Amino acid sequence: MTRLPATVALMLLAVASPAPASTAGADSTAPAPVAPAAAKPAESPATAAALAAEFRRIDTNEDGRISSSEHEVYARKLFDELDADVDYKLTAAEIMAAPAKFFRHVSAGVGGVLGGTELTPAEKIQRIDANRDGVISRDEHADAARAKFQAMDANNNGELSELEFAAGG
Ligand SMILES: [Ca+2]
Ligand SMILES: [Ca+2]
Ligand SMILES: [Ca+2]
Repeated sequence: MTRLPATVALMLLAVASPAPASTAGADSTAPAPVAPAAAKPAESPATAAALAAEFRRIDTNEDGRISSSEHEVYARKLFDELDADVDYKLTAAEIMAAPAKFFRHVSAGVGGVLGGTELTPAEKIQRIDANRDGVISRDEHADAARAKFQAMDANNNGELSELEFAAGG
């Protein structure tokens, strides 16, 4: 009773063994290899249309430039949207409920660099958490948003053009 499944398993193992290189590709019934990279990206890149729409939301006086105060107001609004329990602090859980809303508009560390892909979200949060109490206060968020603004302001004229904003600092 137990021997048949064992035999079947051995046969399956033999079938599943890699074919010799000389016959590779001959077996048209083999399933195509699944590329892991084809899976849904963790954070889909913002489209140009979405960036343009966000730019218009931030540019409240509609002069085609984002001033530092317009950016500050927008960053505070994002903070309030993320702060689900309205305690004026962002926990990691609150941030990870809408990570794009948080990470797109903050920066920290040397030269305002947050570390694109080499840092985990938790490590990025640690960098912004200046007083190391495990949560992001409104002041800590405002500082990180200001650093992001300065990083995006490539020509240092104190405002963001649509191109600077799209480049994302
Ligand atoms: Ca403006
Ligand atoms: Ca909170
Ligand atoms: Ca903190």
